Amino acid sequence: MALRICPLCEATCGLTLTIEGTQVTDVRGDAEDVFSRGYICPKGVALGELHADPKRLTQPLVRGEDGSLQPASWDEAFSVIRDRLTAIVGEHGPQAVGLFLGNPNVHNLSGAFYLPAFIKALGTTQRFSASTVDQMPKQVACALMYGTALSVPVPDIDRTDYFLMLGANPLISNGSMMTAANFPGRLRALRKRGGQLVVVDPVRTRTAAAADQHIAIRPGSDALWLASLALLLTGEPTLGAAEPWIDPEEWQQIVTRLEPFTPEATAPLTGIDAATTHRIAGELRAARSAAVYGRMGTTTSGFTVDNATTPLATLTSWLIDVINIAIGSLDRPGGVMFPLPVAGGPSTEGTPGSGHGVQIPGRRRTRVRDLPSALGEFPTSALAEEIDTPDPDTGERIRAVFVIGGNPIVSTPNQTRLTHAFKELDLLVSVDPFLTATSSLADVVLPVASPLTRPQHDVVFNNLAVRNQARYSPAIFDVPEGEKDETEVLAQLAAIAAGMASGHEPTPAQIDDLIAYTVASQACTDEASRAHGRTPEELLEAVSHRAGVDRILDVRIRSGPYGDGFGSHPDGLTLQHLIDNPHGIDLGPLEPRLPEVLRTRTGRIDVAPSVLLDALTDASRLLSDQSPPPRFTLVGRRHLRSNNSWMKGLPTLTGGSNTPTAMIHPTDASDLGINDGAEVVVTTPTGAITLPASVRDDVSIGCVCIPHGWAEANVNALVGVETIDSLAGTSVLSGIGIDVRPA
Ligand SMILES: Nc1nc2c(c(=O)[nH]1)N[C@H]1C(S)=C(S)[C@@H](COP(=O)(O)OP(=O)(O)OC[C@H]3O[C@@H](n4cnc5c(=O)[nH]c(N)nc54)[C@H](O)[C@@H]3O)O[C@H]1N2
Ligand SMILES: Nc1nc2c(c(=O)[nH]1)N[C@H]1C(S)=C(S)[C@@H](COP(=O)(O)OP(=O)(O)OC[C@H]3O[C@@H](n4cnc5c(=O)[nH]c(N)nc54)[C@H](O)[C@@H]3O)O[C@H]1N2
Ligand code: SF4
Ligand SMILES: [Mo]
Repeated sequence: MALRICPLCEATCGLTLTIEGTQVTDVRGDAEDVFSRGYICPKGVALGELHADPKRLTQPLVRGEDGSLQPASWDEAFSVIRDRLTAIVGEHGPQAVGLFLGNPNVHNLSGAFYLPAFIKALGTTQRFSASTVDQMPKQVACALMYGTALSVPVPDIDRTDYFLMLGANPLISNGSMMTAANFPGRLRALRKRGGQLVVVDPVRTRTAAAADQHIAIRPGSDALWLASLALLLTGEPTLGAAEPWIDPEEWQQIVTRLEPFTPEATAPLTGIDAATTHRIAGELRAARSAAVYGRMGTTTSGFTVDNATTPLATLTSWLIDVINIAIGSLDRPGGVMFPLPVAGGPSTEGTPGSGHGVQIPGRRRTRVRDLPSALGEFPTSALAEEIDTPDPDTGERIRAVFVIGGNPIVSTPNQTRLTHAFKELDLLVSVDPFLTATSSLADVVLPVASPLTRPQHDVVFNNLAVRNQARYSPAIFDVPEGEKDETEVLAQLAAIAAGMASGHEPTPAQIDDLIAYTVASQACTDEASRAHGRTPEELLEAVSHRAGVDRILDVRIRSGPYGDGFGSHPDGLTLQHLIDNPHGIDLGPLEPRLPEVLRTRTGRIDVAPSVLLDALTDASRLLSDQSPPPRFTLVGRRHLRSNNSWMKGLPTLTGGSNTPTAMIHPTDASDLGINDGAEVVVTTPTGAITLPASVRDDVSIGCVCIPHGWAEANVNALVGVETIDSLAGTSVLSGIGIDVRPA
């Protein structure tokens, strides 16, 4: 038997694994886990199958002379990388190297602690990630308002009386930007105490069907509807805990800019009548406590008229927070609150109450389209052009790409163009345990060992957890002979990059020491840290019995907001406390954190950033155009037994309803003359895919709902790279016009 925090999604459930030899024979929810209380979903059940998957690579692959990928030794694989990288950087400089960081990195201590060292050693700013096909707009809006990219207030779902949810389906996804293990249980509890769930979604999803109210909205129009709600709520706001930290003049600017967005003016564009908008505003105001929350449908959707799509994602994300503030829900039990992560995070570092804030749009620009960076990265939709479009004068372009834990060929827009671009690279390295649509294009594939061979603690997601808690699981199995843990792979890559820069390549162990020293130094100089004023040597001596990610994690926990401060807070926590409490340590419900949580330059909530006021005014121009939506509009979905583009072949997750289909309303199906199961061709100017229709009245008339993550019927073959939310660099994946015909 072994206990294990599931690394597969943001819910971070505690699981109980039955172990026989090197195999996992059973996986269940850990009933004693302080956070998840026995919950498990089908992906968690498949963790043992993932561990044993014969398709998981156990040795590196290198592209041979004949063009095919061949098994190679680690030394050979790293030599190829070292030689080619040195040549490319020697001739073209570090900006010829790009990085794409995928989703698993944030579920993994190696990614959190070791990737920064690799990126720094490479010296490139050509950084791309899955964030710009995901949550970046929410992070940008919150960073502008509160000061850091992880200062995101999360719904206090265990205490709220009224939960207004837009563009999210947590009964399937298990929640995102809201770490809430056992979402179904928490939802049942909400209903049992008389609370209400209201879901705004163009599709009657499982969550919408379970809600007290489902409001169908035209895709991409959430910002317009939220602006109407905000208009009704900001005039005489409650503000509550936020009031002392808000400049009344800034608030008034929001009120003024909202004027055009009357419920009557937005109704024809959102499909939500004015009476409903007034009613929801009244319910939000009247509720004892209320939380407004938005997810994928609000951060990756666009509003389409006459095939011109307007991205409104950062505006949408901001308006959600404006409404929460207007109804007095920010930083209040039952509203939206800031978690306090046990290992610390951006919102616990620096000077409590003020900081450097962020600059949006970012300082850097992409070379080809002159798009701004956001929070240190470029839009992923710009990656292909940065490779395939050399500078006409200098020939400059990205020539080498490291894809780490990502599958951008499937997960990012314009599959065809990115595929061609990747084939033009001088070096493509994929750090991935599987052969995927992306890694199969690589020159070198570096596989990492099973997730059960590494420790697990959610250093990222505790910044977003709906309850403060501290949980850790040690590695269950040793790394098998010949395989490598992700930490070793990333440390070796960092060593190669550092060697290129300095002419003398450090060992991975030296990289490891350097990372630990850097983290310890930060803990000593950081004013908010419980180790403030100590020396890094002292801290490292105290954790010298630990190695790898554990050593770094221990420093973070001991210097963090609950830590023992290496003696200054003798009752505080160390990693050992987490090890000794394998079902976790409950640190209680979320507590108010204003004003300490703020890291803005002003030391206030920057409630009305000028870029967002301008975005609001820009959006008001949409009100005068009453053109109808496209004949068909694309919306996305996730399946319960899926995990983005991977885990597809595992027995538990295969078959049944878990296949890509185009969900279409019966009225539209009959117009097209198609029956349930008939093949349809879905086309956009970017591409076409063929897949079976599934005729269901769950989807609004005119909407066609297609899941992402399937390499064959890849919805991202349809999505173009042109439409990007400019503040957050985030692609529009939903709400675009499509053409649908019988195959
Ligand atoms: N159209 C459309 N596109 C979307 C979305 C959508 O809703 N619609 N959703 C977007 C979202 S929210 C996300 S997060 C992105 C995901 O985008 P990506 O991160 O690019 O895609 P994943 O499918 O999560 O791919 C993860 C890859 O990491 C590998 N992997 C698994 N475990 C590990 C590990 O421990 N270490 C390493 N190094 N690799 C590992 C897997 O084999 C897989 O190839 O996709 C986005 N794309
Ligand atoms: N089983 C499973 N779980 C997962 C994943 C998975 O692949 N499979 N992926 C994980 C990842 S990486 C993430 S980021 C999370 C995402 O978690 P969620 O955001 O909760 O999941 P989605 O299914 O993407 O939900 C988005 C919803 O937005 C709706 N929508 C689309 N366009 C619009 C719009 O314009 N307005 C509104 N209001 N709604 C719209 C869609 O119909 C859909 O119901 O899920 C995570 N959990
Ligand atoms: S909900 Fe997420 S964390 Fe929980 S078992 Fe499923 S995949 Fe794992
Ligand atoms: Mo995601």
